[in-house]
Amino acid sequence: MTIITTAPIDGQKPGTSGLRKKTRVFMGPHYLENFVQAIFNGIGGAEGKTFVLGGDGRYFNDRAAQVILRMAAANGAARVIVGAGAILSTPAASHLIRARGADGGLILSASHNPGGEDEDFGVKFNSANGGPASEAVTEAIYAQTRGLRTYRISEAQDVDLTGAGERRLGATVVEVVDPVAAYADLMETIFDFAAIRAMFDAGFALRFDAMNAVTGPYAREILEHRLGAARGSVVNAVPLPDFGGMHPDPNPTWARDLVAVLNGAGGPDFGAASDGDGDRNMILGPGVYVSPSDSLAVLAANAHLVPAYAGGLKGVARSMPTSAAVDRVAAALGIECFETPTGWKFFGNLLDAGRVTLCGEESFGTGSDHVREKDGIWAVLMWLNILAARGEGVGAVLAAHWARFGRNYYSRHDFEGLDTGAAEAMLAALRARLPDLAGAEAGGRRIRAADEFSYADPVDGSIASGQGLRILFEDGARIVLRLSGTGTAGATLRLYLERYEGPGGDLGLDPQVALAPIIRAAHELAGIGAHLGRSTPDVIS
Ligand code: G16
Repeated sequence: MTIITTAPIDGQKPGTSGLRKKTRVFMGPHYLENFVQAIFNGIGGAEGKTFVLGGDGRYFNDRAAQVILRMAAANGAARVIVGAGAILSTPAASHLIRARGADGGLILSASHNPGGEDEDFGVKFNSANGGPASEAVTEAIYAQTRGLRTYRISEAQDVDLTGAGERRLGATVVEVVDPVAAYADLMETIFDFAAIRAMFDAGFALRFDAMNAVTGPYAREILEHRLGAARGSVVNAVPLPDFGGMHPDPNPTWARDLVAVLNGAGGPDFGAASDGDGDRNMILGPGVYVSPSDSLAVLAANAHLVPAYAGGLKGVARSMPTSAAVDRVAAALGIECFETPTGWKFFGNLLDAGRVTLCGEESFGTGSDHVREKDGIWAVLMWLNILAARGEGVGAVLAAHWARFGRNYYSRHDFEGLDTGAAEAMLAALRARLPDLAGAEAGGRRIRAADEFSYADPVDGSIASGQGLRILFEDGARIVLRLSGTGTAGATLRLYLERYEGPGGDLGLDPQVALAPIIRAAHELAGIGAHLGRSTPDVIS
């Protein structure tokens, strides 16, 4: 074991989900090592502890895993459970942490960000509950990065991670496991596999686009092998270091090939895509795109059809920018509905305390209390189980949902690669005006309230402030603005737009048309064009 002298490196502050930087930054001298040592220090040391380790297979995943193993050994970890090939999807890692009673896990991923030597890399730490480190733990890790003077690393050959089995690195046991098996077994305990299999046997056709990222092996095993979907239903199924040049973000922009297949003649009955590390999902039917906010609401309204949730839901939670569609379902079911800041870490306490069963975010994330992360394949299986139980297609289920609950027209506009100063100045100017906006008119509507969202955790009372600017209209329409916490270059403005149409109203509009007055109001109120020099978003979802 060697103690290496180092110095604090600026900017190792984790964002919405772990530390994400350009891959070359992570490959720079001491960069990864400093952050990993800060994690171990920030959680009170690694001595005698058990960790889970894996990643989404992106460039540098394999090298980083070897460094982390040598550092875990040098810091006295008792055991590290690693996915073979250093591969684990984020939900599979969350499950392993929980199932094996580990003290935490390190997941190597920049999620939906592109991979490659010139793209993005990331490291996130999940705690013993399987979920992303809390704000307090994240702060402790960040504080460590700012005072770090040394790190510990063993000098050793690479550990063979090619197949399952136990190896040793000094006194540390390195247990290599099949990345898929335990997760696939968990899915079998949640869903009615027989009903889904019968649907496939009857000719139901699915296309799952793994986007050359981590879910390929999981989707093949579960959908094709265990459930009998036709061979070849899972496409782009081999995880590649650069994701084959794809941007593994399951939205209509980056998964446009899949959308085209579903919109074309003779396409499959169901389409889905996942992201780099397997926690996001997008759901499609023939000619139908299910917005993530609607997906959460539909899943909540139909969860009783799925064996694991047949007894009902304890409650539901959504991030603040997510549409209020699920709120209406919660009201109908008579269960609690929580509104949290963006970031899955904010659901952890509610899930651990048994206050909620389902959670979701507009950013293509849905999940339940089976793990402590959002879970792309779980969401796909939820939909398949519900379709099998109802004997209906995606379009029919969505139409029935809107006919009962009304429709929350919703869209997110992303403006990427912005000058950070200009984006912050724009939000600062709007923030200053918020107190005066109540009662004003915009886009033909009256503003009821305008504020900056802050959240008091109902379980531990911790406060998260500065979580997005909200402009709330009297008729329930809403504009939200915040800066992304997951980018690695410049700033990304996220503009969230919503309005509600009751069950008797016009439910079949294009959301961009339905939201046009709200979009105009948002541009006027925030002065987007004047501040940013542009008014067309890069990504619309
Ligand atoms: C992460 C978080 C999510 C969050 C999303 C978007 O997702 O886990 O909770 O909603 O980022 O965050 P932002 O709007 O700050 O970019 P992932 O899939 O990137 O881990």
